[in-house]
Amino acid sequence: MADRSRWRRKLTVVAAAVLAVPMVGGAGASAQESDASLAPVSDSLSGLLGTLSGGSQVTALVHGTSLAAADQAVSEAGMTKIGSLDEIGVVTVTGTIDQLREVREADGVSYVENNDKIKMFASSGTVATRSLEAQTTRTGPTGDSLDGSGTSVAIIDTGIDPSHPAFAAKDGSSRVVRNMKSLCTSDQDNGCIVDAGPLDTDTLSLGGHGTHVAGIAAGSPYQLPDIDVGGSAPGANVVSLSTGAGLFIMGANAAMEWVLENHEHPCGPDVSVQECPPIKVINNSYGPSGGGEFDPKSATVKLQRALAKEGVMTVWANGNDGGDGSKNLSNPPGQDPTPGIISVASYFDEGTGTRDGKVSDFSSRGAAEDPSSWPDISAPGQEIVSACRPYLVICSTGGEPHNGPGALDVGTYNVISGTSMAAPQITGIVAQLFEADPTATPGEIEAAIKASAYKYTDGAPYEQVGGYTSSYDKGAGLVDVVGAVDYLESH
Ligand SMILES: [Ca+2]
Ligand SMILES: [Ca+2]
Repeated sequence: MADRSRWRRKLTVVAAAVLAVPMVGGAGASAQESDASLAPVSDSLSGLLGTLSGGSQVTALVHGTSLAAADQAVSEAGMTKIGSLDEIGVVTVTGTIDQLREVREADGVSYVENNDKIKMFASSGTVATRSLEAQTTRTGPTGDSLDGSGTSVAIIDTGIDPSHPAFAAKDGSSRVVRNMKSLCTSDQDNGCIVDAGPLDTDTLSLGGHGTHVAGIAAGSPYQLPDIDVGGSAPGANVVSLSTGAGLFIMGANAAMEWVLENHEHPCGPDVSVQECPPIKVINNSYGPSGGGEFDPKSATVKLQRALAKEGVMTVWANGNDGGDGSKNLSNPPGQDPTPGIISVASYFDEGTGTRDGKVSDFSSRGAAEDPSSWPDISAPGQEIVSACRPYLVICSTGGEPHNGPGALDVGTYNVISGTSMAAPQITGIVAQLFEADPTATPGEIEAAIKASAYKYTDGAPYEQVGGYTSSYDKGAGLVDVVGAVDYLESH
């Protein structure tokens, strides 16, 4: 049996430090503006002026030749001042379009900007992985978009809030088709998985972890007021398996065994696969702290090998123990060489969607001298925005709450970091790839992911390992979903 305190530690995620940076904003005067007597405006404000009536309210940044000049113009136009940047003579104001025109006529006003929305320094990771691009530009053999539909993803974790908007289908129903809970105790090692129905199972001491992870794999896309959210497979269904109150390996193994026995019909033999698709992939964002040697005799490894044989892939977080390649800190079962078992390192897209970012400091490294201990692939796991609830422990400590999509949805999304967040990117991507090639084997899906990886250069050098180049910190590179789809179509 795993030591309970060690088990708990690994499920702890690395806290996110979050900064806001402006990502949008007009620069320079509008080309459309021809009235030379008016102060120029930013491109985004020019767009608003073309669409809003004179009485519409706007919030704007008025640049003066001095602070006093800006103040005077604003005051004379009757606009309401809500703040100022004294050092550069800029005042922030609200008022009508007509009042704004009066301000622009004033002598002391040099430029006016719209109060643009900014994007926060976080991302859902689906731009860097090209999952979003595959969702919107690629289709499977049925002509349907590659959003993971036709697959259920199993999430073995702390549980899930099935009523969270991240799991709402287009018709409003929940895409969480099964919500199971492990009630294993020390004298019971199987048969302890029970149905929790529509209950929120994600309320334990680490509550929020499972909901966040599931949102990364399969969250619905929304444009929130300040950030875009959504998972890799927003068309997939979710089978949640909560490890229950005790975070023992036994509970997780019982969950894996349940998947082994029920993956073809997770809602029972009488429920159609359209309503409740087969499970093709399991996400595992947990493990013992400190990594360790691969144990082919463990129950976990026996179960995942049996699953691979039946066409179900197993995805592991590679761990949050950092390291420098001097020893093996990778999560043990993820080191299984069996095709179709993938261990995921964390990549940091720096909140921008870039593919030339960094391997996260916290991401566990394998031993440089032993390629069998290296992670398979990298996916975004640092400062990832996904589903949360403010009353869940992890979400209440998250760095950056976001509201929406509904007007009453407060703190529904938050930013958390860890390889726990990297693994479910791949889990959702596996669902996308099975939709692209429904006859692919787990080994073929893993090969496509590794062979098409984007070779970002941060960290350790890539070395030839088998048919790929790989590295002890980031594996074969950053997953590239469009590349993987192309690979499957050409092999
Ligand atoms: Ca689809
Ligand atoms: Ca592997």
